Amino acid sequence: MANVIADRIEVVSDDITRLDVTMIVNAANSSLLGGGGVDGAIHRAAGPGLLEECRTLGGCPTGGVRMTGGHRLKARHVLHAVGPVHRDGRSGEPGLLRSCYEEALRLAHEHQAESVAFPCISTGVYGYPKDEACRIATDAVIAWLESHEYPRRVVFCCFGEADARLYRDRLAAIGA
Ligand code: AR6
Repeated sequence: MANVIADRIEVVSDDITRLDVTMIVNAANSSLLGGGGVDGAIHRAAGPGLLEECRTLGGCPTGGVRMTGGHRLKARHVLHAVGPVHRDGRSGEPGLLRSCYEEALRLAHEHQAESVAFPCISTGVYGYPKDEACRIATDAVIAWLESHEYPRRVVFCCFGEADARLYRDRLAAIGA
């Protein structure tokens, strides 16, 4: 991977609600009405206005992404991505997970976002194997950055050092 792309990618181990970035991505469900995990954390940190805004959206299909304001978050926008539940890996999951990353990046590009932070979509309650999800996430982000100016910077916001190591090792393995 060219250094110029590697310079636009960062891996952190943190709570995504604390990040000072233009947009954060939420690992939502198709109702967009909140839940546990990172979704619950984002709604708690953003305050009730986020749920009110989500109610107006009418849900979102798996693989899709919808944008809202950031409300009380530092981030200006939340990109609500609906990842797939991992069944057997042969039910379209890879394409649906990749679509979450691409659709979020597309919206970030459209809005000329400086920075976007992603959690490890689908790897909690939805059971996606972490290493496969990491491969899909990094491939999608690198391909995007190679051909687009925005977002200028992507943060993989891992929840714990073990996940962060997975991302750092993967990026190192592909030359970042
Ligand atoms: N910051 C960053 N990452 C986090 C945080 C946080 N504050 N909290 C958890 N994670 P999950 P899913 C990580 O289960 O698998 C919800 O109920 C977590 O360690 O939040 O896509 C939704 O409403 C894991 O790596 O999302 C859906 O119903 C990653 O976030 C369902 O869960 C994703 O775990 C979506 O399941």
